[in-house]
Amino acid sequence: MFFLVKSLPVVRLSLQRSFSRVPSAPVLGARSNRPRWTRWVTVALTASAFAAVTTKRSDESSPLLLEHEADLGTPSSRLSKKSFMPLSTGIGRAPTATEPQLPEERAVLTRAPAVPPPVARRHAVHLIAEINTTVDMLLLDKTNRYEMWTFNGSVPGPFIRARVGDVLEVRFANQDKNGIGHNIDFHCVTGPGGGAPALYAEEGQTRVGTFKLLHPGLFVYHCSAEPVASHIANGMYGLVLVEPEEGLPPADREYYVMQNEFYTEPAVSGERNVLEYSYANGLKEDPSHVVFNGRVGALTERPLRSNQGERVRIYFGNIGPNLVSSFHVIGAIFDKVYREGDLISPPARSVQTTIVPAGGAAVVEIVTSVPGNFTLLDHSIFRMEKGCIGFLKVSGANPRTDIYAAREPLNNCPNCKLHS
Ligand SMILES: [Cu+2]
Repeated sequence: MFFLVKSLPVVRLSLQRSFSRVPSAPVLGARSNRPRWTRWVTVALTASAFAAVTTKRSDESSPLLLEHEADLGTPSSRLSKKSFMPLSTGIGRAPTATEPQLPEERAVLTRAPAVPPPVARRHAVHLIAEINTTVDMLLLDKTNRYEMWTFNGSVPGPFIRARVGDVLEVRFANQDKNGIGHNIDFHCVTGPGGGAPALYAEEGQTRVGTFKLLHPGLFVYHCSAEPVASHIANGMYGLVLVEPEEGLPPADREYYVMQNEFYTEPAVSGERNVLEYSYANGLKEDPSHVVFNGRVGALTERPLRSNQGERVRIYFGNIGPNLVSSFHVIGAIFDKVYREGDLISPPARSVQTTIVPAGGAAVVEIVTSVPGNFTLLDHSIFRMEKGCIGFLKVSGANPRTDIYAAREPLNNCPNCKLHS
């Protein structure tokens, strides 16, 4: 029996995965968090079942047990020929998206509200994006700082722009000095975890995953390491635009705006003007801050800008982690809304407010016919009091009184937060 156990590749595989602390390459199925003793039982069951089957079916050569069957602890009585399938991939090797003939290109990564330039090419490339994670004490509002978990040093993380058919290579370096493991779940990726198990990195590690982009659209990405709610709530997210083959219609200006909530409480240390993460408030879905682009004031202190008559396109993401956004721009009607980031279907037209779910996105377009100040907000309006407001300032000399006119001079209400 000892000889049998030692000689069977399936048992070696099970033993290796049961006792290896570092997650193995994603072959098939998910790893479980069961206690070790159950894994021993699984190993024993697997070995005995395998011995029984190989004794009966000695004509089959070196079958391998699918990992998901092993992890489920399938009773030997239920094992059948279907439970054993020869695998052509090597043990321990990660699957890779290999299209070596594709030309390599470095992704242009931008910080919000900037967007990389449109994809001009009409062929696929092997697109390389370098992303790291760090911990930085950043301003959350005018007076308070907060330790944010970032991708490439900012909240939200970088905007990545690709084209459908590209192979996206992500080089993910964990530089979190707190020693916390991180990964990235890309909603644009087809496959387990959206790439998370391919990219899970402990402090100091760099992991690389390659993913073929099968679907056009605007997608969020976020860390999904446990506890995932905390990793998102602390700032680990961003957007990926996967353009359709034919590209997008031209726009005069493009912006990257992302909504999220923070759940905070005063620092336990008592340190002034420092806020800390509150898991309890997250559970209660009771945010202290709801913001655009990572902090209160990001889009009021430095508004988005355009000139009169321009088509402004906003790539809008909402990561939550809890709230659904009712995205609206005061004084403007969305000429186009690519709802839920769908770039295949014709866009909706003439929309006042669009719903963007947590973990979702939308592309909206405004034609700035009249100059002035326009206000971005989540029309769940109390959230404005928690910071969810931004401005788009439209410059222009033509007041267009045929569209907008008043008999008296314009006069905002006292202490107006909405229109200043
Ligand atoms: Cu993380």
